[in-house]
Amino acid sequence: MKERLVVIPTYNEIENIETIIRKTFSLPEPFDILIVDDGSPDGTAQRVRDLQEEFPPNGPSLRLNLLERRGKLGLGTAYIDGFKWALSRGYQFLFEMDADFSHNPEDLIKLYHACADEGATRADVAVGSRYIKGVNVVNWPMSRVLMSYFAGVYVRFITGMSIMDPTAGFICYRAEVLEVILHNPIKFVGYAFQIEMKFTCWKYGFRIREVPIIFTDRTKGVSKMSSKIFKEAVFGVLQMKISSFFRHYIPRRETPAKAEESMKAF
Ligand SMILES: Nc1nc2c(ncn2[C@@H]2O[C@H](COP(=O)(O)OP(=O)(O)O)[C@@H](O)[C@H]2O)c(=O)[nH]1
Ligand SMILES: [Mg+2]
Repeated sequence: MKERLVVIPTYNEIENIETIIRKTFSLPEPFDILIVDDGSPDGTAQRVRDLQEEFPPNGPSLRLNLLERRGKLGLGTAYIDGFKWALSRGYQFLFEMDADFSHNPEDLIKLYHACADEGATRADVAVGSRYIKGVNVVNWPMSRVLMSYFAGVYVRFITGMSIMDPTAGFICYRAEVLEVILHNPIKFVGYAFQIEMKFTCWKYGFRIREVPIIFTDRTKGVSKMSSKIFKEAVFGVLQMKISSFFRHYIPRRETPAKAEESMKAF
């Protein structure tokens, strides 16, 4: 059954790719993987193709899939392409996860259960959050921790959405959420992409639940974060808020205000 799919975008992750795939496939619960590679010059995609012999994409489970794009087109569109790929194949739970072990694959299980287990607290979107139980960031320079934390303060102030870690990129979405929010184009590419996805879910009234995780800076390979991505986030949030006044969101669950109450309850 095609139930859970982890989308992992990669650009020059040759030092991490094999270990992140093996770690994910060794979890006690089954997750399929889709790598979305943007023509990494270091041969990341070739390593994935080699591993597909061990984990065939058409196997009964632990399927390793590869989507190759022609050049560095950005994290946001890599996820969008990955999600569209997954929805057309019937996956029910779609995950965002980085390739560099900043996100611990073991936490995929917590994120999944937050969205899958029946009950009043079931979420539509589960966000692996660094800031709901103190500050759980390991090995980032203080400047980057502060920037990330205050990005959250800024986003909450501008948007009115009470999420503590709006730039988080370790997420589980129920498929029906993505069916709705990908109906209109998502504009942004970097951190602003992460904010825009959560904002759109919130505007539609989907239940967002933050699940505590520990984020650890990569020990291998290099970050692709740039000042362009930072600027996009600062101005993008304002632009996103303003354009939301002119857009009509037909609530899919409940009003945003109510969704926020349920979010606070966690
Ligand atoms: N496909 C694709 N993946 C990307 C791109 N930029 C970054 N990534 C991947 O996105 C994830 C997060 O990027 P990273 O550089 O670690 O950002 P940071 O954690 O914010 O420093 C990693 O798996 C990267 O390889 C891109 O343009 N295209
Ligand atoms: Mg990283």
